[in-house]
Amino acid sequence: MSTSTPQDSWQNPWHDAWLPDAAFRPLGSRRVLVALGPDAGPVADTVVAEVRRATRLFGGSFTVSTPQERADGEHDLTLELGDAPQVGPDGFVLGRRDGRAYVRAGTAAGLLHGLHALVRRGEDAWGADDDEVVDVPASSLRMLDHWDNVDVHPVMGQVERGYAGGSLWFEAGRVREDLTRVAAYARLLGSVGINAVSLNNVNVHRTEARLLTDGLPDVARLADVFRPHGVRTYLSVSFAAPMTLGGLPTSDPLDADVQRWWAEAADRVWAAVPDFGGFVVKADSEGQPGPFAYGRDHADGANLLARAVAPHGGTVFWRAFVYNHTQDWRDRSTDRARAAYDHFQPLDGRFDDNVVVQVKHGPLDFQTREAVSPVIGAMPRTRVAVELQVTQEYTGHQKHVCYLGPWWSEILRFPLTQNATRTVGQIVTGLPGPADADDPDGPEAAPRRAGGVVAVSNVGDDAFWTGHPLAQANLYAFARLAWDPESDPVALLDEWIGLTFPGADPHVAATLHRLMDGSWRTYEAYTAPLGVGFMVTPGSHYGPSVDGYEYSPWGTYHFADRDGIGVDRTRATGTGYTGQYEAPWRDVYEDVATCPDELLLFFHHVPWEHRLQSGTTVVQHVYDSRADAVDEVERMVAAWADLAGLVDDALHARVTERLAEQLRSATEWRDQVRTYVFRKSGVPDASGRRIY
Ligand code: GCV
Repeated sequence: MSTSTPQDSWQNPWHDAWLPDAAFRPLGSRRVLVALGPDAGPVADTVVAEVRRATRLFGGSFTVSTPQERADGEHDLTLELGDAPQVGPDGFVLGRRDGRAYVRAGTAAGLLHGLHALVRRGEDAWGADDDEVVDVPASSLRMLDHWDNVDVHPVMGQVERGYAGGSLWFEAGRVREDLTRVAAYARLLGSVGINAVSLNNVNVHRTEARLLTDGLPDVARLADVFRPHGVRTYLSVSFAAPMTLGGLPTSDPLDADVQRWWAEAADRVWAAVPDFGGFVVKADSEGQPGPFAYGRDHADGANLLARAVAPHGGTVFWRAFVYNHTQDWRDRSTDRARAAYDHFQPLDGRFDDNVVVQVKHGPLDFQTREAVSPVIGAMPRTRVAVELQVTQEYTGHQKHVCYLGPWWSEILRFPLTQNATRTVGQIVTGLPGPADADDPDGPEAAPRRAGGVVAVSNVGDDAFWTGHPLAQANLYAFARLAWDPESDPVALLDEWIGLTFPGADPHVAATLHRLMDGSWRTYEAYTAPLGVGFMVTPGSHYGPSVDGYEYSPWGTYHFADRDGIGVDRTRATGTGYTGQYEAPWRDVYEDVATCPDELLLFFHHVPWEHRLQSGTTVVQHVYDSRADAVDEVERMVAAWADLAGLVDDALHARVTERLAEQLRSATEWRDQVRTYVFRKSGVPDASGRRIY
């Protein structure tokens, strides 16, 4: 039985995540040549620092030279910054020839990514000569949004929807003095290719707004910490800033003073942070100010900011999460799922080139299961980014094991545009797809539209970074999928396990895989059924409350009655939402016979005894799947208990505590949903299992 404390087994008071020293052993025991040009910059310094650290730890050696000197001496690995036009600004070439490994890149960021790719390969990188790998990220923008508040918000706390303690950089109204931990975070992000972070909550409160003015020196300090890892900083800004910060009487995007105010604000920001990325904006959404107040639309609003940042090469990420959150539940004609498309699709072609419309992956709000948002495929003349949610707002608050890689992979691989020819991943990254030949703007148009892959981060100042230690895998998988949306999420899980638990007993790796691989589907199976969503406790969004949002202004209903359940979003009899999709999805979803089971209640209101494609009835599916899922959580608890002594004690204890809560909560979900369905429908559970 291991008796180590975190402080004994980790180098720092926080967990090493996927960069424990042991993962660097294969590299650190070799002779490494780092061939850089003069003044290669801060990211190149990070490459050198990584090699220095690894070789010191494991007895290897390293030399730093210019490319001309590289032939001197015997080396096992050359990391070379040079001419590599085929890999673009972030990619690298990795190979092995004549018994030596090499990484080549055209930029320091590419070299850093190549170095970490080598680390991920472990000893395999040092085997027989191998075919050269050219690895270029699909997306040039791989971004994490942090919903961190500068001040502790009375309801949302320091991090909105944060389940891992406080903010890594804000504390009690200011940016922390000591940014050592931020540097460790930046190192983690750089190692998996994240290249952009937005520092503050999209709900911009008064103190956050000040980051644009007197907070700029602090923003610059943070940018200095992220820069050496190839990560640019962004800020969320309030559309009302010209009034709240500038004292102007209006924020009207067509007002000349407002335009001047934003231009000057941008000048100040770029003077403080010359490689600043740009702004993220939540406007006319859940109470945030926006252009509607002046009778303007979202293109007017976004272009206002875009023109202010354009001279600096900046980008505006304008969120499409716009809907009426003061709806009357009696109003059956308003469908929240329609809102983003109705607001944004008509604006296609009106956004400036440096605007990215950032679209949540589903039309509602990061539910455990939703249809893919049709907006992503409906704006061919606009740069579009997809927004995923790594923080587990609706997927168990980092108290439940819920590995989201498979969910994101399904989303990114979903073929969305006409005749299902272009996937979400291809649309947002600009990767070539089969639709290119038919593109109304010509086959070269796709890359111009690529906005990137964005997610809401799940980290905090918790010792394990993510509250639940196994939630680190979600951060890891997001980054790797942003790099390559075609990656296999199961392989990414194993990659994460191998790095985070290096040299562990094979039983440990097998158990972790077994616990996590199917965990999203298990979570789905004990929570809201068949895509209906939102049966969560209002406000917190944790735990069951089947009717919690049923009579609320938020527009999230399931319409269960004694006869059936689900939301009719068809063109024939419902809200018409299916009409927002291109073929074939507009017809696949319209027809109850072809609608996939897992989305049935998202698109249709059906009788309780409607038969699913799986052969069972809706009501019996609800009964069975909830009960089976809790049985699975019980098995997860037992499997984890078996690892005591085989993994770090502190980590084992934390996961044990979280699994106990997961079992309690899953049981509550099971019993409330099953009982609710029985009381509404009156249909008994054919399996005879207990209903309350
Ligand atoms: C930052 C949901 C969340 C909010 C979040 C919002 C958004 O409504 O519950 O906390 O606000 O999404 O994405 O803007």
